[in-house]
Amino acid sequence: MPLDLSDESQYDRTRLRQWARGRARSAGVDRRDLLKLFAAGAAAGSLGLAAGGTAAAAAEPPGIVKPLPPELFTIRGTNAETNFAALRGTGPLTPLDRFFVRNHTRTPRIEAGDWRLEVWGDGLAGGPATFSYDRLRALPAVERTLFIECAGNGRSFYSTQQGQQVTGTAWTLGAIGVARWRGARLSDVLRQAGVLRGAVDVLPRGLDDEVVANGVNLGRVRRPLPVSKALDDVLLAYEMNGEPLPPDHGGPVRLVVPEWVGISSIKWVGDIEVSAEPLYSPWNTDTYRLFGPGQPAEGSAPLTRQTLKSAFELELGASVPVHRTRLLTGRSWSGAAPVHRVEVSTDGGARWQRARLHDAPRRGGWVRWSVPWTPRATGPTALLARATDATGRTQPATTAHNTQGYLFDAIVRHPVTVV
Ligand SMILES: Nc1nc2c(c(=O)[nH]1)N[C@H]1C(S)=C(S)[C@@H](COP(=O)(O)O)O[C@H]1N2
Ligand SMILES: [Mo]
Repeated sequence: MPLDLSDESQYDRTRLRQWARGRARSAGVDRRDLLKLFAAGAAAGSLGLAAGGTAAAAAEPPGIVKPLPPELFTIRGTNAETNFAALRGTGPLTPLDRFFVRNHTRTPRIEAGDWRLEVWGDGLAGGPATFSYDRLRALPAVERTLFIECAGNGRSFYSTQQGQQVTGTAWTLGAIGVARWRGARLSDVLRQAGVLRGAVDVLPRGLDDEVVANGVNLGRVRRPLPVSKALDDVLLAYEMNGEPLPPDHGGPVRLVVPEWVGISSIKWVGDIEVSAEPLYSPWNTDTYRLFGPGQPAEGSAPLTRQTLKSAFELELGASVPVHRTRLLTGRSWSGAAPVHRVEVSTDGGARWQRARLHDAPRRGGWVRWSVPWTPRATGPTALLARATDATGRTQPATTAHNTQGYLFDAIVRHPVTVV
């Protein structure tokens, strides 16, 4: 039976076997360095990498170009988390001034006129192909509304809600944004470049600085994608919500990989290797897999699809007045299928009521919802929201622990105080 590398579990089992035998190239980083890094990270209790490079001191500017007013963002190292409360009253798209930023180093400034994409590798029929900004824009344009969400979104709840230790940026739920992306199909670019039937992986790489973690230079941010996904629905986006792609979000051109973990959507893409053999990078070996109890020593399959989550458009720990009716609002999303049901509990999970959905359920997007609430007693309580997607999956009460705190999907207990 021919291997179908679009099947996510089969893709991974193959990769893991090849990795274990040392057969797959490690795409630029010496494999011994990776093992060293992994050992150092395990010993220190932190990989550093997921935390956004060498931990930036709180006072250091995060290297992000756009303004980061505290009412819109919480700064976490080199990253900026969207405050969910700041989405209240906004439409289905995250406004650009409040879309989260996740940078391994810092935002580079690249003019569209200077930008080039080089497509190269032994998975092409001929030599390298170069795409200027104009050549890319001359290809048929497609538009899609899609979320980009960090694999570590919700990570802090492993500790605050489940009492477990995890490494990496302590996001609450704001490492997600939904935008209308316009761009060329990656499949059109790969076909023009002469992709061969025997190609298995593509490796897009960013033009931002090299990442140094625990003294090891990991090189520039890059993560292999199976060619089947690359040829399916991936965009090379140059517009976001009708604007030229802003610098912080990968301008002039980034990948947008629908429904997959945010690290797949490489920003400031400068070259794409097309390979006839499997590729590895630190971003699909030591990070962006599940490590921990119940997982193989080398970790789970590299993460692909995002999971299921819900968030209230309200500060964590908000004070709300008693006996006053208010509309609780929020959003739910899933990487697997459209979310078509959301239930809310205002009494810590004893009783649940159906929320009203304000958007038609869509793949790769989110639904806004609301529920009226009149608090009857003062004191601390918890608001809970749980989504169900079209695969029939409902958010669980707890998420199985993994050491790097990825893919948190449990129902979040949102603390509020009735006053
Ligand atoms: N070149 C490059 N691409 C990157 C990153 C990066 O640091 N450098 N971060 C990745 C991660 S981990 C995420 S979650 C998304 C975040 O996209 P955003 O900053 O536009 O929200 O970009 C991905 N693409
Ligand atoms: Mo991420």
